Amino acid sequence: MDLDLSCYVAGIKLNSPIMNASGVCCTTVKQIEELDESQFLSAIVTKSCTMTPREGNPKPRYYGTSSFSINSMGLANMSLKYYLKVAETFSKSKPVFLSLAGLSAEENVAMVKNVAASEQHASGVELNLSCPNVPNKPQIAYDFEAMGDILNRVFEVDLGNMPLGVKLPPYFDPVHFHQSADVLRNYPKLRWVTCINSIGNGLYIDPITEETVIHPKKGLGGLGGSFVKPTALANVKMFRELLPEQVDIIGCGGVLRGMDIFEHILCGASAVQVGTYLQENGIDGIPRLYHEFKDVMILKEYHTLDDFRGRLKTSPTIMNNKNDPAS
Ligand code: RRO
Repeated sequence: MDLDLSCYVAGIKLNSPIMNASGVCCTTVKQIEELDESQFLSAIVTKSCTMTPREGNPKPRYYGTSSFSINSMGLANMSLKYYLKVAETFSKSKPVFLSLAGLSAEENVAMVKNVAASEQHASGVELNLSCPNVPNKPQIAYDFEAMGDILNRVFEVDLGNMPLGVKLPPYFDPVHFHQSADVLRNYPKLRWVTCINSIGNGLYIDPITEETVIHPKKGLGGLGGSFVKPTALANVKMFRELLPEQVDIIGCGGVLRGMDIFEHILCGASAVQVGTYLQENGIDGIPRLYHEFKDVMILKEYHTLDDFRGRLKTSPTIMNNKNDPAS
């Protein structure tokens, strides 16, 4: 059976739907070299950056297990200049998406201008409007006016043909899905949204030591892993419904198995990003993910991602649901 796992994001053809989530294994050139070498990762997303390097929050600032993670890295990064150089080096072998996370609207605009004025080796810009971990900096995309203000100014910059997408935080209330989509629909040049960033400001504690497992922000940090998947899928599905077709959705959240990739695409994702699983297993874990996903497609007799993308059924196919406590 002919199997085609390729997909498109912002018109860019990717030979597999799997890429890293920004922040994971993508801060230094050494880490990015490993992402580059994996034939199953179709693109590289760089660590969210600021104009100048940042050390980030004090350690311990990451804690993870095979199924879950909490982090408060605090936007530790090597600077935009560094990642522009990364794009120049690695775009020869695969698309590189630059993640930008300025600490103000002005910094975001200045960075986008810098990217526009660069030699434009990057394949696209992912504007991170959802970092939960910088002390005293709210997550921009929870403030719809601030989000609109930044996007107005960013889309005034002429990026030529370079596509721009945004990374969104998880939303939980239907009103917020609509309010966010109402803002995003104002920008015809928006090419994708990535749903979701980590679920901000969770708290994980070690009951034996009676201590928080990470230390910045009194132990509060962004959650990732299996239990964020239902939230991620809801966001993928809602934004797929609410945004125009030319805006792709990149699913991110709880991708630990091949079936998770399948579920994200079923909800409408064009591709997926992998965070906790990649952090915990390293690049060596990626082939398993790819092959499991391929096996799901074979089992279900799908040939391409288009065969099932966005085809989630939401009306009952089974009338007597034994899981319904009232039936
Ligand atoms: O660096 C971080 O603490 C961080 C960022 Br910028 C982000 O967007 N999401 C996250 O979970 N951590």
